[in-house]
Amino acid sequence: QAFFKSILHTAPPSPTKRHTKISVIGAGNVGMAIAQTILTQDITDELVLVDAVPDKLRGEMLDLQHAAAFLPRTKIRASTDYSVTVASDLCIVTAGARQSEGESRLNLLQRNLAIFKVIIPALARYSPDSVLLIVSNPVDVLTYIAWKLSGFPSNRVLGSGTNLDSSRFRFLIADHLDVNAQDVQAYIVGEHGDSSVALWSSISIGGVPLLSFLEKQQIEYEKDTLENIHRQVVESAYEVIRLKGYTCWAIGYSVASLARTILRDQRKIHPVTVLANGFHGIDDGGQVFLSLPAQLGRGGVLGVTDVHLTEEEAQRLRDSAKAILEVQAELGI
Ligand code: 6V0
Repeated sequence: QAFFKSILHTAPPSPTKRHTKISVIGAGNVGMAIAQTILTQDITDELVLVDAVPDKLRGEMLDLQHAAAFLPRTKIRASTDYSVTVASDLCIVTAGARQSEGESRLNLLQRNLAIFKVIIPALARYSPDSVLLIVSNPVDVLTYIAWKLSGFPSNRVLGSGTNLDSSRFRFLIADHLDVNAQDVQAYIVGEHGDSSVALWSSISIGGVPLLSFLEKQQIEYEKDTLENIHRQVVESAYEVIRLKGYTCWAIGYSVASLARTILRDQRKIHPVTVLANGFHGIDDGGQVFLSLPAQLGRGGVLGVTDVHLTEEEAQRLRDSAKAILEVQAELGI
């Protein structure tokens, strides 16, 4: 014991490193998958969980804390009281009502709006300099709502958007071509889910544009196969939900990758939900959030890349924007 004591006492103080803190709101399937991926990847010094159900929340906190011996050192706290989130660098919102059978999307959205009216002002009050990352669905409209309710500048409010759709897309392309998904550069933009837009013209594999890659590997170009891949991306969430009841692992990794880029100021480009006005002809009818490839870092959204879209792709993006604006008008927000 004396030996350890002496080491501790003579060890020089550790260099002052900025303490980092992430709060995850909603300790359900998605919130917990995000929390566990963040912990295993050593992204933050402190991780806070908030939920409305105290017993489940405490159970989840203890279960994670009991893994401390196998994880990078991270302080884990949990409370139903938002004061626990004070001075967070990043607040990730996954809380949401579950869709009841036969319930319309608009009705679900109204219930989530009521939940956000409690959560977002509290987060903004306790962490006025934080970045807000919205995951709850429908993510595009809820990111707009979070922006409005927080009063934050638009660069500090984003949604996980099509970061997940794009990773599903990269997996399916990689699987089809028998290459590594990390070598596939491919984006899906627009609305997260049904009306998302696949950017075929900008896909590359190891820096080689897709069409030349297919030619070089003597793989026949089949438009139908490629379109089928996009269809599978759109259907994949429904398929997983049908099979296991919810999705969690891929969204966990997807959001942890965003958290790493933001907190570690990686300046990587991710397709995420951002204020889309002024891009690709989206400029009238009101403010709208949609996914576009954006550079992220410590300040949140650092910029949006002016990715090339064909006229058809741009029109589909504008149609999504219009549909989202109609929902926002129906909500009266
Ligand atoms: P879940 O397992 O029902 O978890 C939701 C959690 O929110 C529960 O633990 C609730 O107790 C909690 N909650 C509800 N109301 C409040 C409140 N007022 N304050 C605090 N906590 C509250 O759902 P799951 O985790 O499966 O999904 C969460 C959300 O993520 C849903 O809206 C999904 O649709 C959405 N997803 C978004 C994805 C994306 O790509 N953007 C992907 C997957 C799921």
